Amino acid sequence: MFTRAIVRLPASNFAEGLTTAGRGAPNYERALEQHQAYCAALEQCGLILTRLEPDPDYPDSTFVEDTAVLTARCAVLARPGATSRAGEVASVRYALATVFPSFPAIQAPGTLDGGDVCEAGNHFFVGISARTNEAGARQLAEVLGASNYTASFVDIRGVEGILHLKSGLAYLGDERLAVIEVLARRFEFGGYELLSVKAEEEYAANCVRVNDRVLLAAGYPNFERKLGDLGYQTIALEMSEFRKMDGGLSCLSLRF
Ligand code: CIR
Repeated sequence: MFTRAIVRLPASNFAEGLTTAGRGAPNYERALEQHQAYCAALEQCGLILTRLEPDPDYPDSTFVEDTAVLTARCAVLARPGATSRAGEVASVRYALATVFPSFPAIQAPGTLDGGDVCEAGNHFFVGISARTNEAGARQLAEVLGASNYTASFVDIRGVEGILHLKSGLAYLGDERLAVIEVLARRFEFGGYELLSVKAEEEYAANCVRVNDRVLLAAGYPNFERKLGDLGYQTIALEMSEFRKMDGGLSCLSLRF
């Protein structure tokens, strides 16, 4: 059960962040509207939001999920793998300190983006990606282990089209994962029920279960129908402007 989330409004130079999407420049006004709707959806799920100030020093800082890993038993400050994002953690450290009495931080040479970390009950899948390296993943696994969580690594460096593990994977509760087709055959997910997301709806795999709802990107009717058929109450959210910056739905918040 989540009770809170941290979000950060996009800064006006949000379009200057990193992207490989090739979908054109995002529209700032529309991004703000979409962000507002996203925050309203989290509130509808019962969460109390901490809204960090927009930070124009870091145009990617609205993707706050990459800066930390928050769990029911512990918190870890991440160490983003993109140099331009490294400084984002300073203000997040400050925000976390008001909630978590103490928490470790990933140390060099480790790098870790929160978008590579998928909580699945008492287990965590950690993606080894262009952003998260093995040293970072190992440090996180150690911290999680000390809180009686288990962790396993999923190397996605050869998987095209996803920036982070969670770009193609989401935990829906009840030992069920939403997963893009190219990841669905991976041995790491054996033992879970897999809800496979077709290639043409791949972006929607990055959905988020928040208490009794599932938030997903709008415009993916087959996946939304599948979720509905399984009994999930869904909230579909426009994500077009964040997608232009390689952002998924989960990365706009840190839920805990
Ligand atoms: C980046 O490249 O770091 C940002 N433009 C997008 C980060 C998206 N984060 C995520 O999906 N967890």
